[in-house]
Amino acid sequence: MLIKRSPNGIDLPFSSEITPRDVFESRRSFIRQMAVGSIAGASLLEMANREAFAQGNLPKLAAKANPAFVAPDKQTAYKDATTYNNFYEFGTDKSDPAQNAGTLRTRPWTVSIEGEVKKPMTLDIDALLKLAPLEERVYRLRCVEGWSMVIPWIGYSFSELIKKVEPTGNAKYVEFITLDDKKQMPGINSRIIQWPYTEGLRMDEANHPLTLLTLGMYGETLPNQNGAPVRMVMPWKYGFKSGKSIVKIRFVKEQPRTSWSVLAPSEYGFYANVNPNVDHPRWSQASERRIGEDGFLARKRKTLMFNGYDQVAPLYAGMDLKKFY
Ligand SMILES: Nc1nc2c(c(=O)[nH]1)N[C@H]1C(S)=C(S)[C@@H](COP(=O)(O)O)O[C@H]1N2
Ligand SMILES: [Mo]
Repeated sequence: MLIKRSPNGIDLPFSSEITPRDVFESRRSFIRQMAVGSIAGASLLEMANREAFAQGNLPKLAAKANPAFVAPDKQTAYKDATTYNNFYEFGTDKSDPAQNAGTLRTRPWTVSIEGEVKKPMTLDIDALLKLAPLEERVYRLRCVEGWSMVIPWIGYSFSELIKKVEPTGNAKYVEFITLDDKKQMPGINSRIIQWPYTEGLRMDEANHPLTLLTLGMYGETLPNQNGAPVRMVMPWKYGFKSGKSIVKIRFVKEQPRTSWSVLAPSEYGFYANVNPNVDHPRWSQASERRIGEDGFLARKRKTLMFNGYDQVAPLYAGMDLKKFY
């Protein structure tokens, strides 16, 4: 991967210009496979369909689709969504998380919820799975690097958890903290960003019905590389806001110091709303390429304000989104 040097001397692997060599190569081997397969008798179309609708071999999670939150876009193939990842705790190449995240132990797993709440609690993963009815929601995910996917997540609105812990009047923000364990996460040995990976939301963002406490995808529990056993997903924000493998949720008074905004404040803001009108200092955010679409290296689609989730606009009424990027 091409790594650019930032002004503060820290290597920033984020770039829209990188060639996703690993994905390209996996495609090439797939095409090779298809050629071999077609000789063996299966039609190309049959094989392509098998590839597109394949799932993993993880425990199934029953969830009812919530039609209010189902993007009409074509879903990204499971294979792409699980082999082209950002999860720096397991390495900075897109293929690293799929290769290295096998060392993550996702059971037993507890999430402690603390800070400005009347009822602090520690919930294990089974308690989280039962906290509210599981829904399937198909969300677009737009990475700040300039690519996007469409993923059928499973979870429930984070507001369900907020209700249970009863925040005090002092709770203005929520902080999401990822596991920080060198033994399970080899990438933590490199000083890329501030560990533990920390993200945060303003309280009204956290309470927005779109904000999804996520426990599964594609009908199954989350693969490790996608943030098992529990992660956040806010589809109107750049992907880096959605912390993976969360062990702690803190309700706090002050705006949290989030990992990316601490590393490169001029490049990654606290809000990080998808916004085609505010470019990253090193590249445009006006368009994106949808992983799995033809013209793989081309940026083909126009990026939509709030990633097309206009219902969040009232949260930012009166805010200058060029300043609060
Ligand atoms: N803990 C942690 N969470 C993380 C990241 C990370 O490196 N570490 N990467 C983020 C980025 S940049 C993106 S685009 C999404 C990618 O999610 P996906 O791999 O499930 O598509 O996860 C986000 N959550
Ligand atoms: Mo990202």
